[in-house]
Amino acid sequence: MPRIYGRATSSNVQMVMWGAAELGLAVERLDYGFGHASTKTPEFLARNPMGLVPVLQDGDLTVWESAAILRYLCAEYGHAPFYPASPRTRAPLDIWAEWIKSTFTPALLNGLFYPLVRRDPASFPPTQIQDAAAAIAPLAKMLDTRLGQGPWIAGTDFTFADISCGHLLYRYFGLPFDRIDTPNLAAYYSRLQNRPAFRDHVMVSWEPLRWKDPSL
Ligand SMILES: N[C@@H](CCC(=O)N[C@@H](CS)C(=O)NCC(=O)O)C(=O)O
Repeated sequence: MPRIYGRATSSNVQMVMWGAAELGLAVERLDYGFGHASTKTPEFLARNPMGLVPVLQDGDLTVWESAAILRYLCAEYGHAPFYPASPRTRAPLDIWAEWIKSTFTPALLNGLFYPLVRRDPASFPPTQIQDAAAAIAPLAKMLDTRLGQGPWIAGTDFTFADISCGHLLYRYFGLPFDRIDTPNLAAYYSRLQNRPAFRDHVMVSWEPLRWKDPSL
């Protein structure tokens, strides 16, 4: 059985676990990373020299980088339309999978999740949240426009691009900041919450990650 090394609170782990579940693939997950087993041991670093989660072990194959893991699972165990075989069908979905990783994720995690949850709020400028909300607004609007009535990023078919993009919406809609009105994105998030695998693997409390004042 494929094995994922990584804590359930990691959004990158959530993405690959949710993807595996949507593929109907049984995966064993071991708690590694923040608050759990160390990712800095020689054994772990031999699997992933970055010392980060998730890492996939599937037989003698080791894969790190969550987007690479998701694509491997789709290619090895998936099928169309979830993972389109045609490059011409898949490329437009890859655009959104790459864009979310390279553009939306840093805006969300660095701009909002870290200052609101993971780091000392006093270590950020007072306008941090306001500025980050303004920076992510046009990105949320882009996704809203792409989705239209959906129901999914590809249109009628639920695909790997929904895993790539959708898992971040638990943080996007759950964090306390002023979001612009994006009715399509909000409806999409409601649809995602109706999926049992999304609830099981993505809607995981981030409270264990919350910054604690070491002087208290
Ligand atoms: N680009 C990498 C990023 C991996 C990453 O930043 N993982 C975080 C959790 S989301 C991590 O390992 N943090 C350290 C820890 O949990 O100990 C990926 O997509 O897999």
